[in-house]
Amino acid sequence: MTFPGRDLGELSAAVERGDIASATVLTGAAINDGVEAGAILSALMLAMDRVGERFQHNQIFVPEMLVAARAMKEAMASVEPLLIDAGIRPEHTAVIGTIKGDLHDIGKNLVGMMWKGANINVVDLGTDVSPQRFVAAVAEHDARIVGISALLTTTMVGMRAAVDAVHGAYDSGRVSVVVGGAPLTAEFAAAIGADAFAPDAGSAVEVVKGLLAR
Ligand code: B1M
Repeated sequence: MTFPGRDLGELSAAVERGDIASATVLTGAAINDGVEAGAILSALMLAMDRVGERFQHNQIFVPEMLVAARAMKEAMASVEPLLIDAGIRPEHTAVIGTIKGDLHDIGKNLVGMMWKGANINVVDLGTDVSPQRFVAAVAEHDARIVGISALLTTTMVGMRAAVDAVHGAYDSGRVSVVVGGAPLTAEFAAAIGADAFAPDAGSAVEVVKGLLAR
């Protein structure tokens, strides 16, 4: 990806390898060179696309993904004000949380970070989230995606109530529910009426892009 005076490939590569210092310096340099904020954002998103793909193919693991997401976050901090000035905002919002009774949040946080990397506005509801809280958050943030995570076999059964509550409150053509977490399967997700299942944070990006394109 080359722009006058600057090769944004270097920036993508720095984010991809989780090199926070280089990612920050290269972002600052691109801004100083007058590269458009949208082009910088594209370079950052490209890096996270690659990270997601490599994670899905077991070429990298959770620690590498976490540092890449951190580099993306640091670089985004300088780009965000420019994006706002240029009127470039994420088009869609997702709310995400871990289901009621469940306090595990590492996987959920990773999914949220990857969604942010795909330029989705992510509202994190935290852990131990009730079905009613998911429903209320959709209205509060005008969300199109509800992401629900569960790590316990005892709490995953409670996901059905959350899916039912969201589908009962909103047209499923407008609001889609994505579920994930180590004990889940695609069959379980389909049985509880979820719109989609993602086995990992990389595929969660692809899944959401597909739902938003509907
Ligand atoms: Co807990 N724990 N834990 N635990 N814990 C497990 C899950 C367990 C498998 C350990 C074991 O026994 N071998 C077991 C569950 C057994 C079962 O249900 N069959 C277990 C248990 C029993 C418990 C307690 C009940 C223990 C106790 O107190 N007796 C207790 C429950 C507390 C509660 O939630 N109410 C408990 C507590 C804890 C800690 C607080 C100590 C800590 C959580 C810290 C935290 O999250 N902030 C903890 C941890 C760390 C684990 C293990 C070791 C690691 C989980 C993790 O973070 N994995 C776990 C054992 C293990 O997995 N090896 C275990 C890394 C993470 C990146 O993976 O979350 O799977 P994961 O996320 C993946 C995918 O699943 C997917 O993408 C992520 C990235 O690829 N994904 C989604 C996740 N959410 C998604 C959402 C999506 C899409 C994809 O769309 C919305």
